[in-house]
Amino acid sequence: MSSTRLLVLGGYLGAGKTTLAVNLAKTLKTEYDKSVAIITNDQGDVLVDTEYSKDAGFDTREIMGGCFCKNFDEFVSSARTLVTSGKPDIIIAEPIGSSTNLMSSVVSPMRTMYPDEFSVAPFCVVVDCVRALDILAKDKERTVDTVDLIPAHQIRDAEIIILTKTDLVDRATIDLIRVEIDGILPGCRMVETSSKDLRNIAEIVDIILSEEMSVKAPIAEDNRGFAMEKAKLGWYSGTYNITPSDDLDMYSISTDMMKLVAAEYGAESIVHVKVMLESEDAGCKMSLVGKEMQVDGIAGSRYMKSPGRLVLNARVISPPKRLEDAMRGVIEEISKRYPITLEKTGEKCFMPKPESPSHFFFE
Ligand SMILES: Nc1nc2c(ncn2[C@@H]2O[C@H](COP(=O)(O)OP(=O)(O)OP(=O)(O)O)[C@@H](O)[C@H]2O)c(=O)[nH]1
Ligand SMILES: [Mg+2]
Repeated sequence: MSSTRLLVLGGYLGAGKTTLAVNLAKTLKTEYDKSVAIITNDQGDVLVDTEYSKDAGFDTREIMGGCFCKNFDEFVSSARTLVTSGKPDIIIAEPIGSSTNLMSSVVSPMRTMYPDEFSVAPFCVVVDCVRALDILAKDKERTVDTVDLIPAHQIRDAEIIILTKTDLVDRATIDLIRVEIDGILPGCRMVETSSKDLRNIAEIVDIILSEEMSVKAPIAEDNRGFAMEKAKLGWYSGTYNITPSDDLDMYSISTDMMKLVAAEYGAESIVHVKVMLESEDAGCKMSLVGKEMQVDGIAGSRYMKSPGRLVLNARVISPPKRLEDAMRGVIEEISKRYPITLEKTGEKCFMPKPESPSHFFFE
């Protein structure tokens, strides 16, 4: 039996992991005739990312309730289920954006314990060029809300850095980011890409299709050092049945939801807010990262005419209670503004738990 290629695609919240995973999967399928399955991961339950990847047509499994690293056995069994059910050539796994020490808790255990089943590619970490300098600059002003130890650590943990959103910044900014990253991980290999023009996607595909293996020795930094930063994050996941009484403009309602979030929190606190609307004949996904608001796809019509579902995932630097109140306020406000009835089907709001990995490899 040949082994399945596994790519772990790490990186901070909102950096562009899901977008890149789906774009890689599409390219591998259409241009290289390779089948790809995707594993998503989150603390909450019902993920916008999972829906997005399934809607793009890829076999997708999600691991909920915590990072791969603390659910390592579940991660292995999900990967095996994907292998048995769809026989993919490649699995792309996206861990939670706040995860730390993935090299020692996932990548290294995978390559060491299951070398015959999985061929583990070098660990790739995605860095958002729009936010990189704000996050990584050493001389910036630090406040109680600053979260920068985790993103810097994620770079140290990587084997290859993928710079995303290069379409949104100029050449000089990319060059400065490269210098910052090189300061954190000297000599590090970097690939620049963008979801808008898919630049250099072939270079990433080549890495996936090559036989290059993950080899880096895990660095295993003390997770307690990151617990404080994780505790600054509020996590909200809500799902609602949505029934329009008239044609509902999905673009307009999602934009309004994001604007309401932006009215409540400053750009530096908005780590990543995602909303997805879906019915039988229409779908729309929108994301807000800092002050960048983007529609990530409208499927079918822009108007929702039949009952469907609304999923709201927000990761914000905020106490969970305040976040819950804010998100409930957003829901209440759009219920008033639009011809819809919303019925809550699930809601969770919390602060992510510190991770205690089930495996921790270091040398
Ligand atoms: N302009 C531009 N936008 C991008 C690019 N990559 C991602 N985005 C946008 O950035 C937002 C966040 O992207 P995601 O792929 O959801 O980020 P993520 O890393 O999976 O986020 P989490 O799952 O929350 O950790 C979306 O609106 C994407 O469309 C890019 O290269 N260029
Ligand atoms: Mg994602």
